[in-house]
Amino acid sequence: MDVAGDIEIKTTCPRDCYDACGISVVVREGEIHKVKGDPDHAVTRGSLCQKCAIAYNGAFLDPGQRLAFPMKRVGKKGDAAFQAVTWNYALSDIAKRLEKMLSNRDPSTILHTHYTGTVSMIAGWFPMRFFNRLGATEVDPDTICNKAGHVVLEHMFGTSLTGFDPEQIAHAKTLLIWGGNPSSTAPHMHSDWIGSSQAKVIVIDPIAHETAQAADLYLQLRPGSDAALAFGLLHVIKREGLLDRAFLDAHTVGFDLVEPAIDAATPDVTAAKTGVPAGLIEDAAMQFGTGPALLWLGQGMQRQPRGGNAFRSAALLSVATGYLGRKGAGFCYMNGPETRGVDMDFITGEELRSDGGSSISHIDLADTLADPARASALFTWNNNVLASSPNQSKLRAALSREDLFTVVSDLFLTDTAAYADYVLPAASFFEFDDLIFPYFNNTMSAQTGAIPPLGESLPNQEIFRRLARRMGYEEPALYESDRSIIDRLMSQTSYDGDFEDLQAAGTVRLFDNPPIQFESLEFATPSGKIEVACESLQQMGQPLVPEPHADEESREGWLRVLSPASPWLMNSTYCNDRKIQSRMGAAKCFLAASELERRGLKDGDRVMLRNETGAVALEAAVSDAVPEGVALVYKGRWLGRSHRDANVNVLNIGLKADVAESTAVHGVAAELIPA
Ligand SMILES: Nc1nc2c(c(=O)[nH]1)N[C@H]1C(S)=C(S)[C@@H](COP(=O)(O)OP(=O)(O)OC[C@H]3O[C@@H](n4cnc5c(=O)[nH]c(N)nc54)[C@H](O)[C@@H]3O)O[C@H]1N2
Ligand SMILES: Nc1nc2c(c(=O)[nH]1)N[C@H]1C(S)=C(S)[C@@H](COP(=O)(O)OP(=O)(O)OC[C@H]3O[C@@H](n4cnc5c(=O)[nH]c(N)nc54)[C@H](O)[C@@H]3O)O[C@H]1N2
Ligand code: SF4
Ligand SMILES: [Mo]
Repeated sequence: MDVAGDIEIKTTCPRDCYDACGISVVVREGEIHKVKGDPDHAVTRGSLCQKCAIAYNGAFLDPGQRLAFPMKRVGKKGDAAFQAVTWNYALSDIAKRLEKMLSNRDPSTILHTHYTGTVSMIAGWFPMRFFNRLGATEVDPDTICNKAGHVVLEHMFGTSLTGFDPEQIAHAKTLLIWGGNPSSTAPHMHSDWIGSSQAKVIVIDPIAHETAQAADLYLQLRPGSDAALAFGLLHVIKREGLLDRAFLDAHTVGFDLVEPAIDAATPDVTAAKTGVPAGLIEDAAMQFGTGPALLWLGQGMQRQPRGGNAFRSAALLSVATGYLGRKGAGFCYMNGPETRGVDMDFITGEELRSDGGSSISHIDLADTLADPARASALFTWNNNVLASSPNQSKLRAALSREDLFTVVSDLFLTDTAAYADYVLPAASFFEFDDLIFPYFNNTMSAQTGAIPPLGESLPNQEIFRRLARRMGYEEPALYESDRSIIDRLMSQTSYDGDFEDLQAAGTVRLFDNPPIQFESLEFATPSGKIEVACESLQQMGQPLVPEPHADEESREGWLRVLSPASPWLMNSTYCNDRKIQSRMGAAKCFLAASELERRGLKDGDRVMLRNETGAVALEAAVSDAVPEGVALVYKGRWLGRSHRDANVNVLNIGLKADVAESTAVHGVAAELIPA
């Protein structure tokens, strides 16, 4: 119950989530008493998701869980034996070690990884200025998530970061959600935005998740058969005379080159390749092809061996019917801050990169770190690589290298932090101001600090300002204040007010009318048109035009392991919250009943998924949502400290997608055996 003297502060959830919920923090006598949804928020209307409602009142406020002091390693790597030290001691020693390294090693042997810890603008991006100045190698964050999709859309349409505005749903006849799971990853979009729309909903996904179950049409395809399905849908659209020839002639290059494959992709041929009944292919194509339609391109869909080709093929649907550039039509992968005018190079300090800088793929992280010639130091911030990245056993071994100088900044003592020489405590989003540009809705939000940082923890930006000072760097951009950055970012948008106005509102819309994707029908590609036939992708080793590919079935008796987002975790964040742990129960492998029966197993049995790189012990759980041939194991479990402990990424051999060195984690296969 609220009492007199309570102060309510509006802020915004900075997790890597489509929703960017408005939050109301109740502060009582200088401490956070309760964290709840902000009822004034136009999109999320007063509720938080189940995971944040628990963890923001649990682990995030628990001084027993949070890191409060810088710590120096005193035991073996991985043992998590640390001793508290002062900031002065930690930063001086880190700077000394870096300077020594720089005297005889190339700065590119210093690696840094960062990603989804917080997606607020300053804490998410400002530390890049330090690493750019240092000349460190960036472990390209998107390669662990969504890079294949980004690169393909950029080449085809000129951008991957300006999608449909969600408010366009008012004008759409159809919403097609392809390889995304809003019921877990965008819970308010699932319940409110999709739930209240008039548009007919089609879902294409191997897993019958809650959004799929609530859809008007659900196409349960075999994993990795998306391109084939797209061609099948295009076949029906073409056969029924629904191609917009005038649009295709005026605004695309090379559509004629995909037509022979479209003609060949009859519903029967497509049904055989994808496992989707021919009648459903017909129905979905007619629904999508006969009016303005929105296409939600999920990030899960492109995490497959030919994820780039799958994305190119699916995106053709938005092109074929000619509605692109009109109300209620278009696709969305995500809406970057760029959509609202923000210059990302400013926040990351691109001008501080001496020679363009080097980067590697997350998929190569373990191999690179294992090699003393390529890796002398590792900084990890906003990232829990041991839980999230592939080649888990190799990565654990590489992190154990005594001569790999490792610094981890986090809120919690993660599995990765246990390997650090120094652990630097980060302040949580409750503890400082920042700006947030949600990546689905075209809004802008304030993150407002409600209490001072816990113990001696500091916001990421302040940690790296202080380290820059120790290094003796002189560039003013390394020291720019939070307020100056906020003001400059806000000035790039159309918003008239100042940060105080934004704080009072929480979240503001930036467009009077929701923008129409590609309204001008100008495309920032070499041809100025949509590049169905794409020479720049061809130069990267891709086919000139997308192909109706479907993956081969897994090896006899093996299962395709899908490891998408859990409804209880945010990547690996919250896995240390005790209430969430009890809600999740044991780590599970969800399977069709027939897959268990075939192996003489039953629900609740201890089982093992095993392949050429490792094995993970799980509890078998029967699920109607999972098709035959698939094992569903949610990502993000913390591993534990023993060398035998693992999560699902122990099975990830480091498969790359066809484009951009990006992850193909949903292409992993394994055999199921009793534990
Ligand atoms: N098998 C499998 N693996 C996957 C995926 C998959 O689908 N399947 N998905 C991949 C995807 S999409 C992604 S994006 C990655 C995500 O992987 P990560 O980016 O590693 O995500 P988290 O595991 O949540 O780690 C973020 C860490 O940042 C910390 N943190 C939070 N706020 C702050 C802060 O303000 N400062 C600092 N310094 N730290 C903070 C959190 O406590 C947490 O430990 O995982 C990938 N891994
Ligand atoms: N609760 C929660 N929310 C999150 C996250 C989280 O960890 N937990 N992570 C955040 C992050 S970093 C990201 S990138 C987004 C991801 O957001 P989404 O893309 O929605 O999430 P995923 O759950 O990774 O994958 C979506 C779907 O891809 C499907 N999929 C797998 N293989 C294939 C295939 O071959 N074809 C097709 N069509 N579909 C396939 C999976 O079955 C899954 O349902 O979510 C964000 N939101
Ligand atoms: S993780 Fe997403 S759904 Fe949950 S509170 Fe944050 S923004 Fe909202
Ligand atoms: Mo992601």
